[in-house]
Amino acid sequence: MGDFVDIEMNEDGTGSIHFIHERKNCISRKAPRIKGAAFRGERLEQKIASNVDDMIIVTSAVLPMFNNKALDRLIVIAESSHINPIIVINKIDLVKDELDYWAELYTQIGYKVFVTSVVTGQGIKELAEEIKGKVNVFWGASGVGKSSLLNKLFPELDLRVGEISSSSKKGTHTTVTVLLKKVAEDTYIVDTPGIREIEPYGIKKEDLAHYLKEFSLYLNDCRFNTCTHFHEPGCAVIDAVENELISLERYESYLNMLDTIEEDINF
Ligand SMILES: Nc1nc2c(ncn2[C@@H]2O[C@H](COP(=O)(O)OP(=O)(O)OP(=O)(O)O)[C@@H](O)[C@H]2O)c(=O)[nH]1
Ligand SMILES: [Mg+2]
Ligand SMILES: [Zn+2]
Repeated sequence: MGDFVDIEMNEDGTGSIHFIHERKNCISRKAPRIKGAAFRGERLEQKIASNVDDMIIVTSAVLPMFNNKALDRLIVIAESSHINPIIVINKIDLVKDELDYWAELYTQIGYKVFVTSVVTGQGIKELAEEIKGKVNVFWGASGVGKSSLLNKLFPELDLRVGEISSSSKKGTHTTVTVLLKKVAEDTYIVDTPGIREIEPYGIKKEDLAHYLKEFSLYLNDCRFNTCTHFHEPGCAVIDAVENELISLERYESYLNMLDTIEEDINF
């Protein structure tokens, strides 16, 4: 999805791809576990989209509940794929306190944060302005409102939107295939199915901290250059957390991801 290709046209009007241009970047993750697969341990790379400028990471204030750890995982995938992460906190009409704490935290780190509502139209104009002239992939959990936001931004898309399950408070996986559309001159959007399981692909333990923007200021000051910022003495990241220069929530997200990265990723 999203590859630039050269097409040769046949006389009957059909065409065939004869060249795929080099990819600028590519978002991938580990393929979901398949029940009963012969090689249970083996997790392949799944390519989601390539040649992308922005990853519009859509979260919702509630229904489903805002999940900062899932957001951080998506940010790490974007950063490690050299794609600009942009954060959207949607469904703000359903809460009172506007999730200021989180919006401020991520803004301070240096990310653009858009607080939106498809119902009241809050933040929609600003988001529309931001994505102009770029290739933008909308990504996030099921039910956060990716397709609804896209319909609000570009009504002609007329994408199907789903319900939120009243028992689980989760989305019901309404969008089932990745869809790339040109919405204006030089502006493209990609709607994607909600993700259930998010595991970054091909990130090494020693590289993980580089993808948490505010950590990178301290990485050169750790006593050991192999520091994983977990328990090592003389760790500048841990010092920064203790001095409240790095938020505890982001550090906990980091430890959580570190824990799930397998030791032996071979390339
Ligand atoms: N109150 C409120 N509801 C919203 C908002 N945005 C979306 N919704 C509702 O949330 C539900 C899910 O929206 P979708 O757009 O289908 O969510 P999605 O992220 O595309 O979900 P998947 O396609 O399953 O990944 C729908 O019932 C929408 O009407 C919002 O800003 N406010
Ligand atoms: Mg959808
Ligand atoms: Zn360290």
